[in-house]
Amino acid sequence: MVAEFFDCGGVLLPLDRPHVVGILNLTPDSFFDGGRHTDPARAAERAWRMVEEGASLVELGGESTRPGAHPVPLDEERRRVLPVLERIRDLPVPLAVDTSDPALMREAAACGVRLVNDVRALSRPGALEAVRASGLAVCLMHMRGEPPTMQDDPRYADVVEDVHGFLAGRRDAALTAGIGARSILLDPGFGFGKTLAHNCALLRALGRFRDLGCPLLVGLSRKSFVGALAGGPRPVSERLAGSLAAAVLAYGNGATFLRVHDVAATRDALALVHAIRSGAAA
Ligand code: PT1
Repeated sequence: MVAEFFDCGGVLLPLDRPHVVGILNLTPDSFFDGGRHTDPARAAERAWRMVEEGASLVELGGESTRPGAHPVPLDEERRRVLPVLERIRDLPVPLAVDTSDPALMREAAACGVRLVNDVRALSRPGALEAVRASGLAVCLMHMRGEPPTMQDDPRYADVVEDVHGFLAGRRDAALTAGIGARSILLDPGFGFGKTLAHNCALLRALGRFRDLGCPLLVGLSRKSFVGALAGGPRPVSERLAGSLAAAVLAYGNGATFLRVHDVAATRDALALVHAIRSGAAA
């Protein structure tokens, strides 16, 4: 059973409706909006805009982890993230930071961040303890390999069962470390060491992850497999319709948190589905 609320570092988010997580990339090289928000003042403006557009959370990231991306030195990641954090401490929705670095997790928590999104599922030494000691919530994601090479012929015996087993193990590691069961999100990691067929299998089988007892977060927004399926290979700028369809499908299959670039459009698409499914619109 999934709890009624997600405890996002002290802010309770109801789980009976979808939540949009707005992505704020502070990298010069992100696949969609790289370089657009490297100026802290403009990044802060974008964060406020995403709240107006209906984001339940705003996530900052200083390291690109798309396929082929190379790691960023910690100092550079800190230089990108911390000045923006200082400016948006008073944002009326919880802040998340996308990082695998335990030192940055602690610094971000001290600046008011409530959730750590870690594509490496708190595997770095000290990461579990940094999250526990700071009272942060966490999103644990599955990745096969590391970004520079993860798309080089990824193989699984059974992708759904492999990812399920991995997430169960990382959830247990988080619980053992003392992180609260109601503060953990799980994410199959679309596009992280996965072929088109793997991504499709996971999206179809999201219901399989229900028994893990944690809400699901998914990141599908403008990824290449969306472009490949929605009308043929499409450039990133032409993947909005496919991304909305993918978000709606993922929500229908059990995801609660949708990590997206296009906050207003995704909110509207999900609001329609939620209104009809819940009977709220009579
Ligand atoms: C994600 C995610 C993330 N995605 C979480 N964090 C990215 N929790 C960064 C492509 O194939 O899904 N969940 N942080 C961005 N990663 C990618 C991966 C971007 C693949 C693009 C692709 O185009």
